[in-house]
Amino acid sequence: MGRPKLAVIGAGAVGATTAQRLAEKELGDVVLTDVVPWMPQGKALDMMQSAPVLGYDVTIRGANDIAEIAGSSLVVVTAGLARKPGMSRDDLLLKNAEIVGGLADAIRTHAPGAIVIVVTNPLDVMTWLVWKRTGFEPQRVIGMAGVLDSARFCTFIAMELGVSIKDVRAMVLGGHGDSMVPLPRYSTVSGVPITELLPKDRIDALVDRTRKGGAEIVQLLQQGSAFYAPSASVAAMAESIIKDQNRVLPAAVYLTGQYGLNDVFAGVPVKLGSRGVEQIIELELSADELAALRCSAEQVRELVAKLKWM
Ligand code: TXD
Repeated sequence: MGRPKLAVIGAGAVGATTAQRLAEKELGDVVLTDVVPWMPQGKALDMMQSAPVLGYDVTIRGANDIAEIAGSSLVVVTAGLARKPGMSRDDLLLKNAEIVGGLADAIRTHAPGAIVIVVTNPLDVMTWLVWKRTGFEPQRVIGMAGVLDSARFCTFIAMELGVSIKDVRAMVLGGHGDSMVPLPRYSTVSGVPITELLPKDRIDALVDRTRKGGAEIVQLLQQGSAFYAPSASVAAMAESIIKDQNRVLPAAVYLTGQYGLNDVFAGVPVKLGSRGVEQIIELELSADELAALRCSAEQVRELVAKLKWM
């Protein structure tokens, strides 16, 4: 049987860091691919040379040929372009759809049994595209955004209250973008909802900072976007799947009527195990929260409509 094979497609900031985290957790042997000649090979060799120091006992291999993902049980898709000056969101959507659509075809061919975690933006739309083009059952195609958005909300809550991050849990639903839906009622410090601990105006400020969490990092970095927390989030999802942990984590999944949403990918809490999405959890939402979630999903649906020709 051997160890599971894990593929990370795209060896940029998020992809390379993800490969490193998967190896450090010893979740399986990692293959890291990218179209840039020799770059994934170089990064993989560098990571292999950290194994003697850190003590992980798995292999990391770099490749330019996508066929090298053959037989992977988990595939993480991080390949794509970031928005360049003069490029509209729609331009980016079409460009990344071209890249990710081609990769989905390759995944179907070379790793037909894989569970796929999609990371490339616009996240919810790219997750839909991978599902559509692979033809995989929806349980096996999962978008990463909710774990990251919730981690950002947790961080801001812990900073605001001066409490240990270990005691903070937060829940953020909806699409990955301005329309995401942080849920203060379901965000807690040792089980106590933050609505009991903070005044409304402070919660609103934390929610707003969470919504703009990605942009805040982009602004500070001046070049590129966040990758430490995104890769940590992917690694947590991957671990739950590979070790069949059944952790309950928010992720973008295909909905079939849950929350009144049908035939669309949206961020909701799910149980992640060895078959991928083991269960979709339907939280009791207030009318406002439900309206926000539906509005967020409708925005995803509109973008998907632009790709329907593909
Ligand atoms: O929460 C989330 N889902 C996100 C999403 C959090 C962080 C980053 N998010 C998105 O992930 C971001 O907007 C991008 O769409 C992806 C990857 O972000 P990253 O910061 O890693 O981008 P890089 O550093 O530009 O890396 C992208 C790599 C780069 O090395 C390209 O050469 C490669 O993708 N690329 C490809 N690799 C393989 N195959 C093909 N076809 C390909 N095309 C480009």
